[in-house]
Order: sequence, then C-alpha cells, then structure tokens
Amino acid sequence: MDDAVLVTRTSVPEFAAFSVMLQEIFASGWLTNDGKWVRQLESALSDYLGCPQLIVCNNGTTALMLALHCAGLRGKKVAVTAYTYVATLSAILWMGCTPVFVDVDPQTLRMSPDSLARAFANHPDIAGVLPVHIYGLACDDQALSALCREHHAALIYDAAHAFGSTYQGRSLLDFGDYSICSFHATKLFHTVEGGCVVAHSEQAREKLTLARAFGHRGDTHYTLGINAKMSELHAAMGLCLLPRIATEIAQRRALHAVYDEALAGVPLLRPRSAAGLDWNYAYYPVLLPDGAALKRVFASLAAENIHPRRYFYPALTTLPYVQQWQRPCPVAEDVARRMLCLPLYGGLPAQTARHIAAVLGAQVLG
Ligand code: T4K
Repeated sequence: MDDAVLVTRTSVPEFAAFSVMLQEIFASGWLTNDGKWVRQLESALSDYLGCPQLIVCNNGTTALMLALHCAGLRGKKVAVTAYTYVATLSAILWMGCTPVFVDVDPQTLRMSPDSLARAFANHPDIAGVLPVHIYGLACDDQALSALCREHHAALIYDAAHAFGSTYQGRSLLDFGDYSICSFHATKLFHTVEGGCVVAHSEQAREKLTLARAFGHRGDTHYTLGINAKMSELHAAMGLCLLPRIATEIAQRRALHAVYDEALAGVPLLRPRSAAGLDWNYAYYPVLLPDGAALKRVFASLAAENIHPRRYFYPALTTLPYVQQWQRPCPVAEDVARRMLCLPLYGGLPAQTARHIAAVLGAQVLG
C-alpha cells in the first residue's frame, strides 16, 4: 500500500519542533485538564479565526454534542441536512434529538432554504437547525438565519470541513449561534483527534468549558457535563501545524487548478461556490453522470492503486436506523450515489492529479 494514492495524507509537522514541545510536556508532568498548551492553542485559534469565544475539545462529534447541549436542544427536534458525513446525524441522535431531514440545493449541495421552510411548516416544533458547510463551501447564512429567527430556532453550523474558509471576510466558523469544527487527522488543520466549538458570548463559552469537563470545578457542580477535553499532546500537534495552514491551502488551490484544467472537457458537475467565499480547497468533489460511471471510475483508479472516496455516501435518509424519521430528500439521495472526492493534499504531485483526471475522463467520455 506504500505507493497507494489515497484520498488524503495527513500533514505531520517537523518531528524536531514537535519533540521540543513534547519534552516540555513530559517534564511538566501535566498532560491534560485545561493545561498550558490547550490554552495556548485556544488563544492561537481564536486569533487565527477571529473567534474569541472558542473552546477546543477531543473531536468534532463531541463538539457537535456540546453545541447541541449548550443550545438547549437535548431531546428536541433538529432539522439537519441529508447530505453530510454520518457524524453530523450521530451527534443529534446521541443527544436524544429527533432529526428532521432537509434536502440540499442541487447546484451548491448546501441545505436548501426552501426545503427548510417546508420542514418548519410540517414541524413547527423544530427547535434547532444543523446545516453543514459541505467541503468547506459556505451555506446561505442569510436565508438560514432569517428562517431560524422567524421560527425561534437555534442555528448550529457543522463547519467540520471549513477551517481556513472565509465568507464575507469572516471565518466560516464565526456564523450561527454556534459553529463546530473537526480537527481529525484527515482534515486540513488537525490535532490528530480534536475539534472546537465557537460561541458568541463569554457566558456561552463558560457553559461549553464546564460541559466539556464534567460540569464541575473542584467540588462545585454547575451543570451536566461530559469528558470532551483535549490533551496537551494533541494541542501541541495543533500548535505545530497552525503556521503551515496558509501553505497547505495554497498547495491545494494549485492542485484544484490542475484538476480543473485537466477535467475541462469532461461533463462533471462541481458544487457551486458562494459569492463572497474565500475557499480552503479542502476537497475536490466531482459529481459523475450516474452511478455506473462512478463504479467504472472507482474500479479503473483502484486498479492503479488510486483511491478516491465516496464522501458522502449514503445520504443520511437511507441509513437503516433512521427509518422512523424518513422524509425523502431526492437531491441528497441522488448526489450521494454519484459523488466522488478525488485525492487531494498538499504533497500530491501535479502529474498524479493530471493522471487521475485522465483516467476519470476516459471512463466518463467512454
Ligand atoms: N461533521 C462532518 C461534516 C464531518 O465530516 C466529520 C468527520 C464530523 C462532523 C466529525 O468529526 P470528528 O469526530 O471525526 O472529529 C474521516 C474522518 O475520520 C472524519 O473525521 C471525517 N469527518 C470523515 C469525512 O472522514 P474516513 O473514514 O475517511 O478516514 P480514513 O481512516 O479512511 O482516512 C481517509 C484517508 O486519510 C486515508 O486513506 C489516508 C488518510 N489518513 C488517515 C488517517 C486516519 C492519513 O494519512 N493518516 C491518518 O492517520 O473518516
């Protein structure tokens, strides 16, 4: 598998830089529980993203759960996009919420405001809305916020893919009542495992901080909590990688241009980007003409040890454990059958991208 071309490759920092931090952590004997490096990472991320009320936690799934908890959505109805990674839904279900599936716009793959409006009409008790900035592309915040305000629903953005994307000059993590990000090793910025929640008041940040660590300080118990803490070692990884983000985004942008040029004559749809978005180029998604073409492309690339991924398949509405909340979302279901994410990471050679495009083009054009 050594020469395999995988959908992504984790960025790893210079070992020397990381080991300096590890030595300090080892010498201090303080490994977790609101340590110095976690605080430093929070401060660095707050500055980088322009989001002062940010907390880090142990992954993006618990980040979602913390946001749902702090928004008071436990056990309530939450409208969720049908086209995303399964973790978006898992967090809702683990919080005892009832999902109401909302379809996506066929051009942008973002939660469709029209479909959300219909969901509110059928379920006036929707208390929260959970859209995803899919592939780091921006949701239609104006339309979604207006609907949430009208229906008194909390708006939580799953911005797991959106680190480094800005919209109208602000980090995509700065939108909604809460936004979350994943810092998993497969992400543009990572802490091996990790995530963050962005809130918009000191009070909300304090609530998140308490909920992340069992809900108590010393012997005083304030609220229901969980263990969602990030360790000092994970925070150190993030601090090592943060200065490299601009380079990683620039490399991915260049590879996007290579793919775009090489695929120019192939009839593929790409999700349309919103005006005002400065994208992080986190993924290279292509919508194939049909499921048969997807299988042909997949097989011919696999034969050369090249492994794109079906991000995201299946549509959430078709999962076996959500049948009691079934609500057809035809666009999401169709897109999930035909979408492929091509290999993309800073170190991917341009000639490999061109070759992948050629194999794909040959299969699609026949
Ligand atoms: N919301 C959304 C919209 C999300 O996409 C996600 C997670 C979440 C919420 C939840 O966030 P977390 O709780 O995960 O923080 C990955 C990730 O595990 C997951 O974080 C991510 N989204 C999801 C879309 O993809 P897989 O199943 O693709 O991972 P895996 O192990 O197949 O790795 C893919 C490729 O990455 C490998 O082929 C090679 C490379 N890789 C992977 C690992 C683990 C490395 O180079 N090094 C590594 O250590 O799930």
